[in-house]
Amino acid sequence: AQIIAGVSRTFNEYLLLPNRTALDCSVAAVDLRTPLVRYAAGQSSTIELRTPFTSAIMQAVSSPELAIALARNGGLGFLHHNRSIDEQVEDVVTVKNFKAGFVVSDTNVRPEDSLRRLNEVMARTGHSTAAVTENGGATGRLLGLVTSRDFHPQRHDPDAPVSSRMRPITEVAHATADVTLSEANARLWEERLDCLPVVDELGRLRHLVFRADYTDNKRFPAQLVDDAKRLRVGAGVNTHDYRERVPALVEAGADVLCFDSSDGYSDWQAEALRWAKKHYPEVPIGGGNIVDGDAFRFLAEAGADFVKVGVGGGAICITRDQKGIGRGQASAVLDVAAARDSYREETGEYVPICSDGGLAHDYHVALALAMGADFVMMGRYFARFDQAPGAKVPTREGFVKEYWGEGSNRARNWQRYGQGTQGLLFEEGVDGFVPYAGDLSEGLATTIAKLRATMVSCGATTVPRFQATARLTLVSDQSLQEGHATVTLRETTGSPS
Ligand code: MZP
Repeated sequence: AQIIAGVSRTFNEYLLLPNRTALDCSVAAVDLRTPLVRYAAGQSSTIELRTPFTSAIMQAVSSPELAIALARNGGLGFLHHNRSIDEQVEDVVTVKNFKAGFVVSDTNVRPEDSLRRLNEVMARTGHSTAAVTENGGATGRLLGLVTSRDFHPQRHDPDAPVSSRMRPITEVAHATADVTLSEANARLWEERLDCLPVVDELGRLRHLVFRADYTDNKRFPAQLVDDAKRLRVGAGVNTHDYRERVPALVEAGADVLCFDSSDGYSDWQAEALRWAKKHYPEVPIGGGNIVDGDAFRFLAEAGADFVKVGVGGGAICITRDQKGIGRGQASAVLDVAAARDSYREETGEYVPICSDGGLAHDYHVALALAMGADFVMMGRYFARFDQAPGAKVPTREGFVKEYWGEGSNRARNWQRYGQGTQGLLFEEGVDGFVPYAGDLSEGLATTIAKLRATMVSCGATTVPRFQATARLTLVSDQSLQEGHATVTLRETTGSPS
């Protein structure tokens, strides 16, 4: 056996040193855009994430609802492949059919129209939310907002008049006057309905812009809703049925695919990547998971458009206990990032890398990027939100959400785990709970705020600059202790008595 140089290290063993922060390096100036897929020197990636987050290819994580919410926040969901091709295709179609934002006049719905008619119009235009105005046009008195939730056929009588099902606009704006919006009203819309009204020069409502369209925090970015954009979505595939699954997902409109394996350093994956690149050269496809530079090069040469890094570090993972396989995530990312940079120097091709799994704290995202990851993939983190598929369960300490590994008996994703049989001979993942964390948009906003603040402390306003200039230090157990609060904390709940 060969013992490779260096110790296997985890994120917890590192801290970032502050760099000099220039006057123009502010939180508002931070641009989190990052490449998702391979590109040639001098060009840019055909898919850029606006925020460097992707959701794990897992049953307990990547539902269409979560993929929609994440895409609306500038990231990307990867729908899992541990089910029939038809079921996965259906989820891709659900995300692709979702349209964030709409143009009021397009809907042309009148209050006396029935929900059935509204349903037809929305299905035709692909919109998920409509505004209903008094005269059915863009400028009439706004009577209410109807979202697809509000007219779900199983919950509502499709022949009921629209007006009886509308959310009263008095909640958020004037119900009586023409739709003339003040700044104050605009703020209310943003807070309560998660959307920004776009008004014309006379102050009349033209569009509602939903969060997906303003993740860069510019107010009233009307230019982003002139065409009705569709959200991007990714899909996991495996090395067993890819000849059928890949064509079906491409046909359904998946924007990017990823071979999902607990050990991607295999001839099966290389062969599958070559097949996909030969038959669908225009569809970006990632590979993984791997933990070292040699394996990165192996998959990059087989055609992977990005490579996922991480074996054994996931919150639900017991692969290291069961098989003795894996590597500390920090060492793995550092090694693979160096290989990615050498590969770029030799070939002129930049192949982004993703740090997947084991991000236990928000600041670990910053560490992963600083160490060279272009984006991260998270399971535990997203499983905590409303949009994740796991059940929300009450406990004495508060709510928790179910979260289970793909290698657990519950998921039995044998396509991900090469145990030499169709089925799992032993578990590589556990089935448990994570603390419930509410709505994805709110939780992610906090994580993003922390990431921006960290980058500013490190003097960087872009991800590439952060990667190039970050300085990291290894920490001793004692210096870790020093970082924690050492006072007795004031009670934050309960009465003073
Ligand atoms: P985490 O974000 O929950 O720490 O880790 C999520 C990652 O763990 C997934 O993206 C996947 O690579 C990996 N995973 C999923 N299931 C298992 C398992 O059952 C696992 N062992 O390790």
